[in-house]
Amino acid sequence: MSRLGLFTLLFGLALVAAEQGYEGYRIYEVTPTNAAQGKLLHGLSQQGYDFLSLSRLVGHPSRVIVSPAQLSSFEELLKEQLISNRLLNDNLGATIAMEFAQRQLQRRLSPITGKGRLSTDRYYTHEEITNYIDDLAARYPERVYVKTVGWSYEKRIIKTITITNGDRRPNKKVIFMDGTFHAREWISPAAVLYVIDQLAEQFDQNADLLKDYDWVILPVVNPDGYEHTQKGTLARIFRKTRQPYKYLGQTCYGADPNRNFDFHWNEEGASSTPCVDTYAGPKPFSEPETVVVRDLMHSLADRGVMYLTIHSFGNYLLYPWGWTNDLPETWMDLDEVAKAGGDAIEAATGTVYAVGSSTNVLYIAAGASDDYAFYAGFNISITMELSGGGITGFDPPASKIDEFVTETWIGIRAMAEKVIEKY
Ligand code: 0X9
Ligand code: ZN
Repeated sequence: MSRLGLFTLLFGLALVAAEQGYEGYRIYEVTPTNAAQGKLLHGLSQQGYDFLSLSRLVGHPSRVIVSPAQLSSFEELLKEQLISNRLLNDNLGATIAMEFAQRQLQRRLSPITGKGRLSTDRYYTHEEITNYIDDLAARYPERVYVKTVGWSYEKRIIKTITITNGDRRPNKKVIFMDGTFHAREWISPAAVLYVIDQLAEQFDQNADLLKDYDWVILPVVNPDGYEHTQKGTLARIFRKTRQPYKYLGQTCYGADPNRNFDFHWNEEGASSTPCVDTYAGPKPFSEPETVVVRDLMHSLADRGVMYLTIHSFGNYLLYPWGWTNDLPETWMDLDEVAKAGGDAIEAATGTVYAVGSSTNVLYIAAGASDDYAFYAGFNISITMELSGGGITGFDPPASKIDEFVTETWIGIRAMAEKVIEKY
């Protein structure tokens, strides 16, 4: 490793390990103007810099958080390498504190719930989401059932909700959808809840999607991480699970669940350093949460036609492979389904989703759930990166939730229709 590499790594560790809030942290937008700069930025993401968004495409801006300790070496690097940049926020701590205060106020106006329909007025906790799906199963026992599929590292319950049309036909084809792999991507569970609402509460309008298919939905893959981001203001942009790992005498928390799957595990675009955001874990499936998803995938693989995993942000519809530049043999089927989603959204709202293989459109990253599902037998496997908002991209204001989740549903519905027509 070069001296610069070592410096950036050590400063990077200070960033992710401290978790003492984001006072004085900055957000920069950086735009590579040639491939070498793109590569350099990608290198930083492996060395402890927290990229809020990262594009491998020349001319496409990425957002990165820079801690006070990283600042001088980062600015030097920008100058030396002539990287085009823009300071977006000069005190992330203050912005997060403001957003937190707004949420607290909202929560007082709209108290803890979990019974009846959930509005799109605010974000919900893991407990509220679990209560909500339990309540749905109680209200629609003919069509909806909830199953406990495992426990997180901190022993939070993980449940799936299965939505059917109630005809009790066994072995129907399956669409398997999940959300909240990454703790900070709050719009993900919000969008998944909206899909559940459409299929269960708005059944009459969506019965066509349930005629030959059951939908198995896991709203919160990573409840520990998700809850952690909701506690106070110190960890709003935490990404990983919460299992502790020791590194150089300190403790860093979590592995990136989307680098932890045993398919070309840790080969590309993942880190072996526990304090880095894309830590692949000490071994494949080291995290109980990814074991849950793996076991579900295998149990559903015979009937599973589409796997859909909801992330944010950047407006992408990504399909395998994410571990190599190569495309799978059936890439045209994947492309057709993903494009159906992107086209429907663009026609309805004007929002443009970039469609393509993960590696070609975004960046190379092995050990993710989409590649694993495809390898496990799902014909179609898609990662959907929703719209972003707020200064970090992970914080769309509550007033935007409704717009984003309805737009997402338009895309998901169109993809499901295409899948139903094709398979
Ligand atoms: O990096 C990820 O895990 C996903 N992006 S995110 O900003 N939500 O973290 C993209 C994963 C795409 N799939 C593969 N690389 N296989
Ligand atoms: Zn994500």
